[in-house]
Amino acid sequence: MIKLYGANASPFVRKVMVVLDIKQLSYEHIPSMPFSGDKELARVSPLRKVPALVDGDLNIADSKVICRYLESAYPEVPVYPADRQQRARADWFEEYGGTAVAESAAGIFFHRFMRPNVMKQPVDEEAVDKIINKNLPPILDYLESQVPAEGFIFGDLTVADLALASPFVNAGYAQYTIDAAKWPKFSALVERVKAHSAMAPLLKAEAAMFGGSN
Ligand SMILES: N[C@@H](CCC(=O)N[C@@H](CS)C(=O)NCC(=O)O)C(=O)O
Repeated sequence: MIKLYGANASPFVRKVMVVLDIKQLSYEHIPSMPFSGDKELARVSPLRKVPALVDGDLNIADSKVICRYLESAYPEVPVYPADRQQRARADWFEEYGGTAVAESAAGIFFHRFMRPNVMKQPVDEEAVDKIINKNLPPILDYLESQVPAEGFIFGDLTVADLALASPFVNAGYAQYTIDAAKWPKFSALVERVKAHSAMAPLLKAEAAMFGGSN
């Protein structure tokens, strides 16, 4: 059986969990906390980041690598668009979601939740303010120009929607909400991703950990 290593609330782990669910693949979730010196995690993930995945003899890490592997090994229910150009655009959104978007949106969660609770460091509200007021607005302006008013980016839910929306789930746990008056299309897309049948049960389980704040 597939083994997925990772902490529940990681935006990258959540993305892989949704993909596994959409593809109807059963798996064993092995809770692994980054930043904790977890030796088992270091064994399956040399960068000590989550997620990592084991499927038979295969051991890989990184959500992008994992999602690509799952798509090629289990193609029956696709999670990337088939058209070559759309696929390239989805790859770009996945890359952007895992870099600029995650650094800013999930960064709010890192500063407000992980630092005080896991790393026992004080919250750096100056850093949070910079993310919210300087870094995020141009990112949201760009995303607003890219996403549809209805449905998902490529019709059905793909990894592109997940990669862009998942970091904002974490931002929500850290009291950040996208201003729907300024960014109506993107904020609505995030809500649709959160309501998707493969995502909603995960968020319900997470809500128990975060006091139902999302
Ligand atoms: N590019 C990686 C990023 C994974 C990542 O940064 N995960 C975070 C948790 S959300 C982590 O494990 N951080 C631990 C660290 O940086 O040491 C992916 O897509 O899986």
